[in-house]
Amino acid sequence: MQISAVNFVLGAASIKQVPREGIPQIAFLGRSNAGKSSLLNALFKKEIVKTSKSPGKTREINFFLVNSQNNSYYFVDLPGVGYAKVSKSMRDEMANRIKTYVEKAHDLKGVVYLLDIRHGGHQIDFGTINGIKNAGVPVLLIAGKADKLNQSEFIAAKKKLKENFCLPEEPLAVSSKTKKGLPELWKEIEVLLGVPGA
Ligand SMILES: Nc1nc2c(ncn2[C@@H]2O[C@H](COP(=O)(O)OP(=O)(O)O)[C@@H](O)[C@H]2O)c(=O)[nH]1
Ligand SMILES: [Mg+2]
Repeated sequence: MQISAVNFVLGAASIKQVPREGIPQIAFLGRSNAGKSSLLNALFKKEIVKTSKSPGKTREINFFLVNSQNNSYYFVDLPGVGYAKVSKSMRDEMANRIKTYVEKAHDLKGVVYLLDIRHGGHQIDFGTINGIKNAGVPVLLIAGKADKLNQSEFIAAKKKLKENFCLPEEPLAVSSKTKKGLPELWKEIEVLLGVPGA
């Protein structure tokens, strides 16, 4: 995809504010601090999404309008799941907001679910992914922060994720820092979005 512009459009605090103009949407989800916002910036080649050293910051559903030559798409930064340091009621509210969004957003073409490659997957990851699949939305599981591991750890971690998540093949590993895997991720995103020629 040749991006001509990326703009932040809105932070939806309630499901009523989610755009409904028929523009295809792709959402990014994962545990708090997995690196979702950094990944979006790396994909856009633009520091437009706020990243944070302190997890649990994104509470709204943030919509970025991406314009390519002939089409527009929404890239959606969802709040992180399962952040331990906020109250349980806040966590439940976030989980509900994500669930409602996934179930109700008719233009949602897929969810990119980002894991930290160093963690084999938590209970919350398995539960959230199943919930999205049950809503009929495709999930692309990817392993981020690949730069944090050496070669042998990297090989072992990908194998473990394949087993833990019962994947047909090892997940794509990416790094926002080194840009590893980003061209391959773009291809997968284009397929999910139904980009012409993808
Ligand atoms: N080494 C490394 N650090 C990363 C990478 N992606 C994100 N981070 C760091 O992880 C922390 C959380 O990133 P952020 O994008 O805000 O995570 P989010 O909560 O999922 O949106 C920040 O300190 C980032 O600099 C990566 O690919 N490699
Ligand atoms: Mg974030």
